[in-house]
Amino acid sequence: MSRGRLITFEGGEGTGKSTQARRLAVALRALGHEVVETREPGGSPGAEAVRHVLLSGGAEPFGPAAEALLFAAARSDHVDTLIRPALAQGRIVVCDRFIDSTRVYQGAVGAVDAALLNALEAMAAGDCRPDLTLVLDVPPEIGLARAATRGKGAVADRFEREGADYHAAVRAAFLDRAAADPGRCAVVDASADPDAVADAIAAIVAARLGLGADAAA
Ligand code: Z5A
Repeated sequence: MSRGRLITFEGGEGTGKSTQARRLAVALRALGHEVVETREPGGSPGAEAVRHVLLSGGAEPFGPAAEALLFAAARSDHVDTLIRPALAQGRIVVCDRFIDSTRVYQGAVGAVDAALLNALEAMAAGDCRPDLTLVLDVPPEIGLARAATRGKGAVADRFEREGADYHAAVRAAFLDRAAADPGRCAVVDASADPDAVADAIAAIVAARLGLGADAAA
């Protein structure tokens, strides 16, 4: 059986990753593809337990390197129990955040040593590489305003509590990663309305991976 495809969504807070990952999965299913939707941190029972520790801020006092270890532990379980089996069955996996988030939040912004991140990525993801990474880009003030409208009354998580400089650095680091790997990554202007962003993403997925209407017919 041929290997499926791994499509990841990356970007800062409130850029619309969850919204667009969902919409892409629905669109691909409508074309007849088998799609698995998932997210990081989390996506498997073991990884979802680690997600709670990370987003509550429980690991923050131990520093960015310790957080990187926990993100990697969660990813290892997620890849082994969900992503790799789905790809082996020929499915399309749509994942909300993956390896680039670690490189941005723990690496570029958290200043965790690249050698440690290389080793953790090799352990957790191995040869499980995204076929396409959609980097959703909006100015941080727009993303944070959007995030604030979702789940009114909810307590901000460990990353949402960071300041404006932090979120600007996150945005710049995602754009740097996309520029360094243009064959895998595509930057999407996500400041437009959700329908326009979904159309742009569908066109990229069709052009880069051949997963448009013609391919599924
Ligand atoms: N993290 C890490 O440090 N290292 C790692 O290795 C990994 C993750 C994997 C996960 O938080 C945190 O973990 C993340 C990085 C860190 N923290 N940050 N920041 P999360 O999963 O809870 O949060 P998130 O990934 O940032 O997702 P989000 O805040 O929910 O944003 P989103 O998925 O990009 O956006 P959304 O939920 O689709 O949309 C947000 C709101 O905007 C919602 O009300 C939508 O209806 C609205 N929306 C969406 N699109 C639009 C458009 N186009 N126009 C207007 N409004 C829109």
